[in-house]
Amino acid sequence: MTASSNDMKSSRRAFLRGALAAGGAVAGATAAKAAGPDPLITEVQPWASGLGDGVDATPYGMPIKFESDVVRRNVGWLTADVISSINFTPIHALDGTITPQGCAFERHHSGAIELSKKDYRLMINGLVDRPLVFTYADLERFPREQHVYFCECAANTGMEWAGAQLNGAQFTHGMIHNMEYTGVPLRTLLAEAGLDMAGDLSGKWVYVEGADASSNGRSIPMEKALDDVLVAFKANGEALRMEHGYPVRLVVPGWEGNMWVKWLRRIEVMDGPVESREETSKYTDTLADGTSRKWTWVMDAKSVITSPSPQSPIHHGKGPLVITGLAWSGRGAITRVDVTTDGGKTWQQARLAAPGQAKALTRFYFDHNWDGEEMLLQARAHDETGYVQPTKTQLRDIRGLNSVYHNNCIQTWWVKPNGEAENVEIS
Ligand SMILES: Nc1nc2c(c(=O)[nH]1)N[C@H]1C(S)=C(S)[C@@H](COP(=O)(O)O)O[C@H]1N2
Ligand SMILES: [Mo]
Repeated sequence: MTASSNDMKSSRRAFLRGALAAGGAVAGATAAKAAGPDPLITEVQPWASGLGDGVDATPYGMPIKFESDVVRRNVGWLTADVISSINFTPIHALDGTITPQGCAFERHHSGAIELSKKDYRLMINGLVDRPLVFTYADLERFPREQHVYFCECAANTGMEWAGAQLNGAQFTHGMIHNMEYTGVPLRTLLAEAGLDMAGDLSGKWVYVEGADASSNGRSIPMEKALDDVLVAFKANGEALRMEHGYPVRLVVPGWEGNMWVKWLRRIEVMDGPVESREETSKYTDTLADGTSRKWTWVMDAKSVITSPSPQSPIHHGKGPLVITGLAWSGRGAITRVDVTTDGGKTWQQARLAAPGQAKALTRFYFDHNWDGEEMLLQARAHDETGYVQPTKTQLRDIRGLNSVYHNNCIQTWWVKPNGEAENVEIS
């Protein structure tokens, strides 16, 4: 992988330099004027001269066939097999902020399991006065909340550390989804189990695990567990899909996706972290000096232009062009997104579709008058803590080149005069 990614990187760089030297002379295609009357306007079409489907045709609807390319995709060579693997959300083809469950990325360590509500049990044990086992029906009787949050795998953008590699926003940034969850605050269930809320909880942790073979156990400090963690059973209004943890998953807002335990089976209150596989040999960041940083839970502010992008090229000539993308921060709300079309020489403020919501995706638009010349497109997110998304160089200066996880650097798309776009790295 290293050799081929390096080769790819150097050839892309050479290509980019060549193109810049040539001055990007080709103008964008302009829409041809229709030669005669447009039959779509003047003729009665089949869909207007017969009947459509009845309301009994589709008890549960799927997207129309013309949208059949808006699907999850995986990258075969990334993992050894599809059971312990990842696929990616087609963010290049979506708009708005809510990710439909049917195309939201999946990450499993031992496959997606089928667990019924009837067979579902959640145990809370350890340092509590009243260890309890909840059924699904029990969970439904506690007061609920609903919130929209993003879930980003710490490995999102992980292949891009060494250089521009995967050619598409789906692959570089698609290990993310954003859903409206309904569930019970974890603190409510911990109180039910007799956790002494008035007592000294400093140094206390919860260890959470799933019912799948991998169990994906993670330690979460008590402060977070009592803050905004949800034991969720609905997403975007309906039951969680099997692949997202049906019937119950943990939602850990703003923190790395690995902690969002699916098929949640047990929560143990402990007086320290377990230091499980998923929080030691995996999901830690190796720094420039070869040591590993312990615990990187919060997902820092990040953004990506979803269109135009390599899988979403421009299909029209110069003139009005909608540039759009997503921004998010695990520390709070997105307050501002900047866009550059010249590789960071000049920046302009994008328009947020709605005010940023804490720990949720924010959609931005940049309404551009394209001159038909090549562009080096980038977006840069700011969050409410004042944090500004770093360049790849800034991130490498601190993190070195040995990292995989937690890459939130600014992404560059090289858009060519013919409207095609390519993943490149500029310095
Ligand atoms: N039980 C269990 N929970 C799990 C996992 C798993 O393999 N088993 N994968 C984790 C990882 S690494 C991520 S990024 C998220 C992905 O959630 P999703 O599949 O809904 O996208 O779930 C986490 N929770
Ligand atoms: Mo993950």
